Amino acid sequence: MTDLHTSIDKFQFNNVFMNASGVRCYTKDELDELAQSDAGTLVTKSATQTKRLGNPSPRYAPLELGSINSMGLPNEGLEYYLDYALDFQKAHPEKPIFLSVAGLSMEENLAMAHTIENSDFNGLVEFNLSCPNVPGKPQTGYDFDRTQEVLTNLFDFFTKPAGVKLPPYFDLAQFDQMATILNQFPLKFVNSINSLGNGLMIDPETDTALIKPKGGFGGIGGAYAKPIALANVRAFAQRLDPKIQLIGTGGVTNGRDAYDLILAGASLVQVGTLLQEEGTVAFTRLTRELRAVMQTKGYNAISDFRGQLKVLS
Ligand code: RRO
Repeated sequence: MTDLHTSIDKFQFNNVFMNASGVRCYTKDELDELAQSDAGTLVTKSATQTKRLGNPSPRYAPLELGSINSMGLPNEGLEYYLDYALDFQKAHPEKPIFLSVAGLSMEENLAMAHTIENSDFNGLVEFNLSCPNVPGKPQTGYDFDRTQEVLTNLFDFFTKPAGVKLPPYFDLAQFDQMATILNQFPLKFVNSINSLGNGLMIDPETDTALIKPKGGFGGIGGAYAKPIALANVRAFAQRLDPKIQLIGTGGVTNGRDAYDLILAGASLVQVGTLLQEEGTVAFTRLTRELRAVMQTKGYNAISDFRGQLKVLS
């Protein structure tokens, strides 16, 4: 039987698939549903210090090859997700989970990090440096000096296992610069990519933008994102200290898409748009399809092919 077991640092997971933060993980009921699915683990909706309602609706629309969203960081506040994670780790000590945080300022990120540091949370923390949808708040991940400053201040005191969620980059010089920054810190993982920021889609019937916030601009996910996600995972796998593992996110609609992200170097694979559209049953199909691809290729374990992308010489 093919084995989809994987690990990040000391944390073990019996399946490579999990949700992408923001998708079906706002409420305790949604998180419970993820926990009961075939996913190997789960991540909570990116939290701010206090509850936010987010942007006005419509703020998500499915597209032919993916989705557009400008949710605007709606969430129940850090305490809600931290409480959930603390209860969860008591009930499921064998299933480590991820807590995602996305402060709207460095101060807010540091304050939340202090709260988590001083708590009994024993899973992994994802610092989301790439929310594309809060009006007036540029993505930290596109400001290299700011990223360096945030991580310097964070790892001054933060000792729990952590990683960062990054936006997509499009130039090799950006991969070089960002990897040089990330390699200075004791990160356990880098999650690449968040949605392709600030796309625009138009309803042909009405000549109107599909979503309401920001004049219709929003993050693009789904199949549109696949080649960009593959390139970002591959580029970071080639540049990061091997102690920093990759989580691959973007463009997974079938088992082969996940296989490709793993070939590029991913140790875990997150599912966003597909999970939003199909629900947690998507994990059952993806698991079956990834196993089938591995069997065809003669692989028994994720480690047999992770990072083994071939290139033309
Ligand atoms: O809430 C959102 O609008 C959102 C976030 Br925080 C994010 O990181 N990525 C995204 O596509 N949407």
